[in-house]
Amino acid sequence: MEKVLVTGASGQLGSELVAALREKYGVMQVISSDIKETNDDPNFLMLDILNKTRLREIVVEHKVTQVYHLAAILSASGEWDPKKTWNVNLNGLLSILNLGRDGLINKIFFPSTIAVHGPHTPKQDTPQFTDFTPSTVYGISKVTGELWCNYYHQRYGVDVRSIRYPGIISWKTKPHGGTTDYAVEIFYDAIEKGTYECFLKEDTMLPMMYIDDAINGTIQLMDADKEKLSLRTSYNLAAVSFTPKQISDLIKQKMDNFSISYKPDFRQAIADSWSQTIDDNYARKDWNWNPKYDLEDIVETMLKNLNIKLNG
Ligand code: AKB
Repeated sequence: MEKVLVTGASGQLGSELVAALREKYGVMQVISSDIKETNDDPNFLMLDILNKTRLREIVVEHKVTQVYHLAAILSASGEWDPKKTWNVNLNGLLSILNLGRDGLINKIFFPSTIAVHGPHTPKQDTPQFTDFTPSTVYGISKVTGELWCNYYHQRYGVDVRSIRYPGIISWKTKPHGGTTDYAVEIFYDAIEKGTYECFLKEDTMLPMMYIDDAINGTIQLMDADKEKLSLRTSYNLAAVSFTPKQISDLIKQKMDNFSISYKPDFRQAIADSWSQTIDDNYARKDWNWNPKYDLEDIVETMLKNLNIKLNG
């Protein structure tokens, strides 16, 4: 019987991953944890990922078998405090990997990101193996994290699996501190204000993915036969790529009065350093990755669900 611990569980990805894992394993088999208290979760534990002793205690006490380690500081917020970002993103991961090395847990999931790419990486169809010279501390921490995952797998046999997520679009929990966050904010502002001021230029193309695809892909990778996995750094994963103008044009088709303006800030340089489209052949070949949502599906699903959430 699996017992799963999810760190960073209150975040955009965590909140929906916990729900999906609970459908699969049962509510009491999946412990959600985060640095902040939450009161509406029957199986929640407060955990600062830098507290190694508490982490180990939880794993031993609850006989945890798998950890989905989502706790991290993202690309834009990371730039405000590089040292803290490095500490949280890297030392948190090392504590989890050590639990795998010591035989306390059987499987680990580590989320990586398109932020591992940098200004010298080819922007179109970015290959699995390419230049990794990111310009953000978040990107640096994630490339290093990938290398540690690979090292722990090769040296200690730790079963650690990872995906390089693009920007994730969802309506249940808002993202915080990322460069791709505009692609969620735009829907909130369209519904609440009828207008959106975008912090990226209109022609900034970035890879994105709807949350259901991200969750399904994650669980698919974690369920995959380990003999089929040829990569223990992190898998490139693609779904859609679009610009602020393209998504706003589709929103306008559904909301006549919607308008958008552009006021690029420091996040523009981050976005400019990332890939635009991704080659995810390894994921397709090794574990049959196949996303379902295109941009039109995303716009329709987001507007429908957010309208209900915000307007009842
Ligand atoms: C961010 O924008 O920082 C994240 C990411 C692409 O990893 N959404």
